Amino acid sequence: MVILDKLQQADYIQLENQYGAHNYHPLPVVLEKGKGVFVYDTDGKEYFDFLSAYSAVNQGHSHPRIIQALIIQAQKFTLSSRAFYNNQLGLYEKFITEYFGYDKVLPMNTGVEAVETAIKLCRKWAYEVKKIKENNAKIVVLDGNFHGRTLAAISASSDPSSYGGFGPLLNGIIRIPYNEIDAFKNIIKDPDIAGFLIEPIQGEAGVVVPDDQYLKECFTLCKSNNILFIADEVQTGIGRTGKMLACDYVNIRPDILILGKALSGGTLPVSAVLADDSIMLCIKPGEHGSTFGGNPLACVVAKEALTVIKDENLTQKAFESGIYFRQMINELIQRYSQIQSVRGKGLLNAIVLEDDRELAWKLCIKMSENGLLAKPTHGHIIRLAPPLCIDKSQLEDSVGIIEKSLRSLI
Ligand code: IF1
Repeated sequence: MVILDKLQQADYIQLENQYGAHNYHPLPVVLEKGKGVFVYDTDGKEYFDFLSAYSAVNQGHSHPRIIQALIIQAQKFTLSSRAFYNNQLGLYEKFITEYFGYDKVLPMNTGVEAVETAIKLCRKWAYEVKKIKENNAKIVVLDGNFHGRTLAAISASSDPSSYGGFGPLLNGIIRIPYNEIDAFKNIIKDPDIAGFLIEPIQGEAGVVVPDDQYLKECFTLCKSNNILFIADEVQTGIGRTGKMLACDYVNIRPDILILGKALSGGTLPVSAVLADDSIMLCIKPGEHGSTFGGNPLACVVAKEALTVIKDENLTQKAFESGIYFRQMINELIQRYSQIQSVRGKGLLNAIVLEDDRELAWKLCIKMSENGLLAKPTHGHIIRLAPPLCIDKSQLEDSVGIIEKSLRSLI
């Protein structure tokens, strides 16, 4: 009798090392299942998921309603391309534009594609409406940004590990410091500025929350200078920060809104760019698109994913859980000098550790041994962003794991 050995976690890791490009440095855990706030490794060990696939699974892993919608539609029709109409796209477009309050949507797949789309849309608008001289349009971006991995997105980046070695980069991008209104004021009179691209909270930079006043003043400056305010809410949007959009905290309605990640609840790459007609209609047939953008499967899934956010009150939950979570972490800060601070809104949070690269990585390893997954960003910062459906006692258990793990290291 031949007994086939089950692969061990080390074997899966070895396979990825040998056959996959080395563009990531994952924690040594191999996951095979997810349910709600939990993920499970190949040995069946359960973990609280405090990354939520970088905020793509706000609704929780394998949400039954989203999976059901996906299965039913997948059995019927998955892809038409945009060469033809399909019977789901229009319904989805009506739904999402009403949901976020815009005239039109342009559907794409990944977050960075939506960022690219927004930049192209802004440039088109600059030439057709603002009448900037051809090829002169500029987009203002901010130090510490993360907008994805394409050439346009890395051309905006201030992080050498993002853009280094990938030149030549794109022209027409001006980068200024984040959360410093004077830096924007100093360049605002340049008539070639078409758009201002901002994450209302910077994710990759380590959950950097700007002053409320800053966002408002940027918006006002944009309005008075005929510059499009473009919000990258790929990570902050869809309830994550305790409001539907992070911009809602300051009552700003972006001219162009970029969404991704949780738009599908983590089941498919689904992204979207929203804008009003005066902007969106600057792109004409044949000028932009995508094979998969607006496919019927994505449309059905996105509609269900957004409906779940409202039906389960996940935005308000994130708001309240966030306050409780930061309160519990602040209590830890009183007792452990290794944690310097906690910051964030809703359930997009980060703890800043004392400036010791080793500690953040070691703590994440220890937390994973104790049943909680999170990832360091920028060395000494750990992002903590569970699915929004996490309940109070689960949140308390999680903080217990964080404390236990820290205690074992000091
Ligand atoms: C990776 C970070 C998160 C984003 C914003 C666009 C995109 C992202 C604000 C692009 C993507 C990801 C991608 C992920 C790491 C990650 C990330 F740590 F780098 F900053 F989430 F916090 N705009 N963010 O955050 O979306 O094309 O990936 O769908 O592994 O690169 P995408």
